[in-house]
Amino acid sequence: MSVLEKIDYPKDLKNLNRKELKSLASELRQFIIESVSKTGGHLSSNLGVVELTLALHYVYDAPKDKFIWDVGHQTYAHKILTGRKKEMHTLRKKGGISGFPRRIESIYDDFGTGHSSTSISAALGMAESLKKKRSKNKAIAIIGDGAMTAGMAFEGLNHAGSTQNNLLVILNDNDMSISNNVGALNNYLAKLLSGKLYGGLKKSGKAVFAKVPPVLELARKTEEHVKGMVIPGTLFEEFGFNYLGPIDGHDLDVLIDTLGNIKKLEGPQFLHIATKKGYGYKPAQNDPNKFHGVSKFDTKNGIANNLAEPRTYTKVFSDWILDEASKDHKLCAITPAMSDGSGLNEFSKKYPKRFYDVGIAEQHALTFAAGLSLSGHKPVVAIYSTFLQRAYDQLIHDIAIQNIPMLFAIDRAGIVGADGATHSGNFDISFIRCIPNLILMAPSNAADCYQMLSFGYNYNGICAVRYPRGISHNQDLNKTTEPIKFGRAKKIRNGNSIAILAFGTIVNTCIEVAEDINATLVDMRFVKPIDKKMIKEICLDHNFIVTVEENVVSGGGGSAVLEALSEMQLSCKTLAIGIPDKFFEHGSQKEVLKECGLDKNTIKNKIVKQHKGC
Ligand SMILES: Cc1ncc(C[n+]2csc(CCOP(=O)(O)OP(=O)(O)O)c2C)c(N)n1
Repeated sequence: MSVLEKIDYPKDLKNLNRKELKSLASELRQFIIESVSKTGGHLSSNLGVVELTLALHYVYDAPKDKFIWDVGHQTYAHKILTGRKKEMHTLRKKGGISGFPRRIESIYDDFGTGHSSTSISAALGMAESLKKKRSKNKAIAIIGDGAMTAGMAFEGLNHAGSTQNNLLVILNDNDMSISNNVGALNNYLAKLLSGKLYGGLKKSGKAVFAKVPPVLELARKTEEHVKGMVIPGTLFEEFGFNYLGPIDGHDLDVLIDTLGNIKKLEGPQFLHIATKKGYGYKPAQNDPNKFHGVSKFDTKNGIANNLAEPRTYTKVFSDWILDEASKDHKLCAITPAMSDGSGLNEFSKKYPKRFYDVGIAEQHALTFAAGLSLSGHKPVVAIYSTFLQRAYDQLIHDIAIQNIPMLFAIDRAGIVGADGATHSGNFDISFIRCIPNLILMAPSNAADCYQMLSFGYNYNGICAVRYPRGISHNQDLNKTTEPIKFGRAKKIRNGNSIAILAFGTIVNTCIEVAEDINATLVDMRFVKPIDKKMIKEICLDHNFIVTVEENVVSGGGGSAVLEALSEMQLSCKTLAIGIPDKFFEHGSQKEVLKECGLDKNTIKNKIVKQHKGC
């Protein structure tokens, strides 16, 4: 019987000896590789924290001690050790377990994550509460060097360092975000881990951090003395933390001994560990970026390079920006740590001086773009819908109020599938269209997407194009479509008394619906400004207007149509179809769309049912 077979919960770990724990680490790693090869998921980050997860659950007492995993994409070992081993084959599937920590999924998931850099704040809140209850338990934030680049992480550190809370921040430093990590903090961390310094500490680490006397003052003095000779006081000490490390995050003995000692210390502690993304699985270790998030793969051969992939909307953007950049040297591209996912890899290689990966810093990305724009550059901010949420004030205060021209290429708008509720782009139409000075377009196919990006780029104002995850419709970029005209919709077919006004790629589902029920169909193209002329014309010729969109119904494109009708004092029976007012969990994009009622049959049935009453 393997060690892993005997382990279901953290309590099962407590009596294992070191040899058994080490075997367990290898078994866990193998289990994760095999499991993810069948389900897909985040592989590299999970392989990097196997030893850390084991050591944490061995030393601490979850769920009394609180573990907050930043981003939460690295929690597979944690899930396996906390009662979900048998559910791993359902990971990220509809009805299965989530790829992120979720409070309703397990009492061991103390805080739901998905967006990065929240862990220190949440853990500090819990540490504060533990202190008020006079509890000896600890709150632990486990945060990567990528997530550490965000402002919110520093807001948390800034607050925590001035308290005497029993908070432990573990910096899991693998020198990678999804792609290479960037920025001055990254350079600083690299220095801490570099060459001789880390080499020396790696040896002395066992002595310094594992065997340090567990009395706070003595520990501090010993630390300071030893560190004073090697490291000139770290940034984290200046923030009020007791900084320990760096230590080797794959050395289970050192991890267990160090954590065992830290557990006895009071006040804010900071442990810096060095790990390798993809550790223990060669293909992932050699190319951690490729294995960051994977579909099913063959464990022997890794992931095949599929060059003949159909064109995604991301690729449409990627092609467009390369074309436009070759014509206009003022164009520059900004990404908050999503170069690969946003389709900017080729651009970054071809135009390195016009490419800015600013780290996980959405707020900064937008205001930085504003500065560039005011100085004569033409910024294109490539950002996922879900991450734009984090920069909402910058969108209003720094960009819209001052009407600073730039283009937003908003990827992953609408349902994203397996990443679930934390990553869904369900709200951008609603939260963008209420901001003055903003233009918002939603293409229904590849050629329109390309043209809208050109239109938005060349428009002297703030434009956003929102497009979904996945394969584009009518792949051909040159396929002639009606050119994009400011604020104008495009009629696709004429029908009888029902008119469907659709926004974005859901137009393609509506084509089938409209044909089945002989309805008029309009591709609205612009959410803002909305085509009032078309709405008036439709209202006069039809007795039932249906709006359809892949965005929440509240405040979405349907609301824009209703507002236009009311402004023009027109009335007509209407039905707004979109994402209902709740959060939808993971599943395939198709499954989640169906659950939202955005599949062909549900849309058709709703329309037919409501039309009967007309
Ligand atoms: C606010 C926000 N922006 C972007 C992302 C996308 N994202 C997910 S993981 C990741 C990199 C995280 O790097 P790090 O914290 O070092 O963890 P690692 O994957 O290296 O273990 C990014 C940018 C996110 N989850 N949240």
